[in-house]
Amino acid sequence: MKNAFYITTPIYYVNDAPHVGHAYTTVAADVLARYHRLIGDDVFFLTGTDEHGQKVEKTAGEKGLKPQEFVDSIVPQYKELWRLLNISNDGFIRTTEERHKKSVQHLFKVLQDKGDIYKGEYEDWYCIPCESFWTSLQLKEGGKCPDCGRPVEKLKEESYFFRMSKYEKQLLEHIETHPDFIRPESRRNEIVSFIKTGLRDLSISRTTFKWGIPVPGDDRHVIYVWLDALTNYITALGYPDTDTEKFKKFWPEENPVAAHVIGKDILRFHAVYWPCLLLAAELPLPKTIVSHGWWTIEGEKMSKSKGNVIDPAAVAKEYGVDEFRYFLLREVPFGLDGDFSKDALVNRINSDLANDLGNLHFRTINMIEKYLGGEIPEPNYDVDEKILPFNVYEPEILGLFKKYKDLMESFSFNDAIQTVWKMISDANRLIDLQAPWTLAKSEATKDKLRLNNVLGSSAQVIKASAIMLYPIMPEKMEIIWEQLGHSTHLADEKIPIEKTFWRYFAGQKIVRGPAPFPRIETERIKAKKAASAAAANQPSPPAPLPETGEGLKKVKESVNEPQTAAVDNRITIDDFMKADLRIGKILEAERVPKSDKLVKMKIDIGAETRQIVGGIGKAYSPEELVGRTVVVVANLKPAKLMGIESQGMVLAAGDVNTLKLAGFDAVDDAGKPAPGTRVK
Ligand code: ME8
Repeated sequence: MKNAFYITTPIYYVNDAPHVGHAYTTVAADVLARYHRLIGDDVFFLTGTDEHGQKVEKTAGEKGLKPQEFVDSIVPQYKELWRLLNISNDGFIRTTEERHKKSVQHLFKVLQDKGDIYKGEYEDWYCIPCESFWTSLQLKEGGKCPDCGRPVEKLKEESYFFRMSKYEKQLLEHIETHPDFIRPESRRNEIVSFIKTGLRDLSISRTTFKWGIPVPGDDRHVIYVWLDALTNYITALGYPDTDTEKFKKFWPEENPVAAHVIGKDILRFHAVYWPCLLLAAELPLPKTIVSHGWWTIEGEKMSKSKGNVIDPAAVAKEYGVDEFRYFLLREVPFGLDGDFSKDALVNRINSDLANDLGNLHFRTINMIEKYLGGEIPEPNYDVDEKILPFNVYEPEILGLFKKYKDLMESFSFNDAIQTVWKMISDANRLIDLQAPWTLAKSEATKDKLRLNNVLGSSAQVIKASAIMLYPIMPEKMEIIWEQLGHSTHLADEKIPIEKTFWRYFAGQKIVRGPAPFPRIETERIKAKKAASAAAANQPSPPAPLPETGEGLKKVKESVNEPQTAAVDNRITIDDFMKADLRIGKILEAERVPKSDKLVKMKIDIGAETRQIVGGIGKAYSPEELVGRTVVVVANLKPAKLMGIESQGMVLAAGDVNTLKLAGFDAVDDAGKPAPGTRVK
C-alpha cells in the first residue's frame, strides 16, 4: 500500500509581491513533494494565500480598491510564479474562498461549544503591520515591535479568547514524546522553553477592522487572522467534513503524515497555537513542523525601503529555473540562515552544474557515441580490479542512495545533494584516471572491457544522479534522462530507492542533445576577466581549450570539447595562478603492486618531500624516473590511488604507453631550476 504524504507551505500574505524568501519555502516543499512521489507515496501538496486582515484592508483602501478586488489582483502573481518555478502543488487555497469561511466558522463553533472560547477584554501593545499584540516585556528597546521594529500602539478591545492555557501540559507532553514534531531540534528547544514560561489565553477576534471572517453569531467581530490562516491546512482536505477518504488519508487519526514547511518567523504560530487549536477540536496533530532559516540579500535584510527585494521570477528567467532551485537548496543547510547573491548563484552554476555534472554528462554521452556507437555499455567489474575512485560502483551507489533517502526525509537537502556530488566527482575522476580516449585506441581485449567499465559506470552514475536530483531540478533531469535513452518520464517513475534499479539500462541508445548546463558568463565576470588579463599585460587568451584532461596527464582530447560552441572555457591569469606548479626532483620510484601503470614516487619539491602516485609506469621504468626534474601540481588535494595516498600530481603528455614527462631535463644541470621553484 502507498504511504500518504501531506506537505504544505505557509499561505502567503497578499499585501506584497512574492520574493525570494517565499520562493525558497515553496521550492523546498515542492522538492519534498516530488521526492515522495518519486518513491511512490501518495502526495497532496498544498500552497495558497492568506488574504484577510487589517493590513490588506488598509493597502486596498490606499489603492482605491475594495479588499476583494485588491487580493484578486495579487493572487495571480503567486500562481504565475509557482507555474514558472515548476511548483507541482495539488491544491491552492485562498482564505477568501467560501469553503474556507465555512471551515473556520465551524472550528470556532466547535471550540465555543466546548467552552474553550469566552468573551473578554483585551488590552496590550499592538503592531498593525504584524497584526500582533505584544506585552510590554516583549517590546524592543524604545517600545517598538519585536518583529518588525515599527512603533506599536496601545489597544483595548472586546475580544473572544481561546483557552490556550488549558492545553499547555498536553502540548508539552506531545512535543516531548514526538521528537520529529518540531524540526530542527534547536527550534524545538526554543518552543519548549517558551511554553514552559506559561501559555496565556489567546485573543481570537478583532473589532477594529472588518476584512475577515465574521465570528458566527456576532458580526461585530472578525476572527483573528492566525486562527483563520492556520485552519487552511484542514480546509483544503475538506474540513469540516472529516469523514471523507481524502481527510482520513492526509489527516489520519494515527500515524500522522502532514509536514508543514515554514520559515522560522512563524514557528510559534505553528508549533504552539495550531496544535492547541487542534487539541481543543479533538483533531490529530500534524507529523512535523519544519522551519527553515532566513535569507538576507548580499548581507542585508530584505526590505522594500532598501530596494534589495529579489524578484524570483526575474532571477529564474535570467539564470534558469532549475539552476535557481538548485542554488536555493544547495547553498545553505536547511534550518540555517543564508545570504543570496548573484555572484554566489553564478559560482554554483558554473562550478557544480556546468563543470561537475554537466561535464560528466556531456563527455560520457559524447564518448559513448564516439567509441561505442551510442550504446550504453554494461560495466564489467570482473575485468579490472576496482580502481579508485569507489563511489561509481554499484554497491557504493546503493549505499549513497540510502544515505540520500535518510537525508531527504530529515530535510537535509544540502547534505543530500552533497551525497550525489560524491558520485559525480568520483565519476569525473574515474574518467580522468582511466582515460577512455586512450583505451579506445587500444586493440587489447582488457582495454576494451575497461572502456566499457569506465563509460558504463559513468552512465550509471549519471542515471543515479538524474533520479536523485530530479526533485530539485525536474526539467534538466528529464532532459538528461531522455539523453540516456529512456522513453519514459522521470515524473512518472515510481522508484523503490532500495533497489539497484538505476543499473539495468545497458544496451540503451543515447540520444545526443544540447548540454544541459552551459556556463554562465555574466557581464561582471567578463569585465573582471578582461581587467585581470589587462593588468597582467597578457595577450588575448587563446581559443577555448577543451576542459579537463587525462588526470595525471594534462593532455587534451577532442572528445572533451567544450559543451557547446558558445561555451567559453578560457581562464584568467588569476585562475591559472591558483594551480601551484613547482619544480620537483624524483628521489625514489617503485611500481605499485598489481598495477601495470601506477608508480609511487618520493619527490623533493623544495620545502618538503611528497609521495606522489602517477600513472606513468607504462612509459617509464622506476629506474628511469629517479633523478628526473618534473613539474608537480603541489596544491592538489591528496587522493588515494589503490589505497596509497598521492599528495600531488606530475605533469605529462601523450598516450599512456608512450607519454613524456614535462620537465627541464634537457637543460644542463647548472641551469636547471631548483626543486620548489614555481612554474609560471
Ligand atoms: O507569515 N527568508 O505570510 P508571509 C526565508 N500569512 N523565508 C522567508 C523570508 C526570508 N527572508 N521572507 C519570507 C505569513 N519567507 C502568513 C503565514 S501560514 C498559516 C500563514 C517565507 O507572506 C517563510 O516561509 O509573511 C515565511 O514563513 C513566510 O515566507 C512568511 O510569509
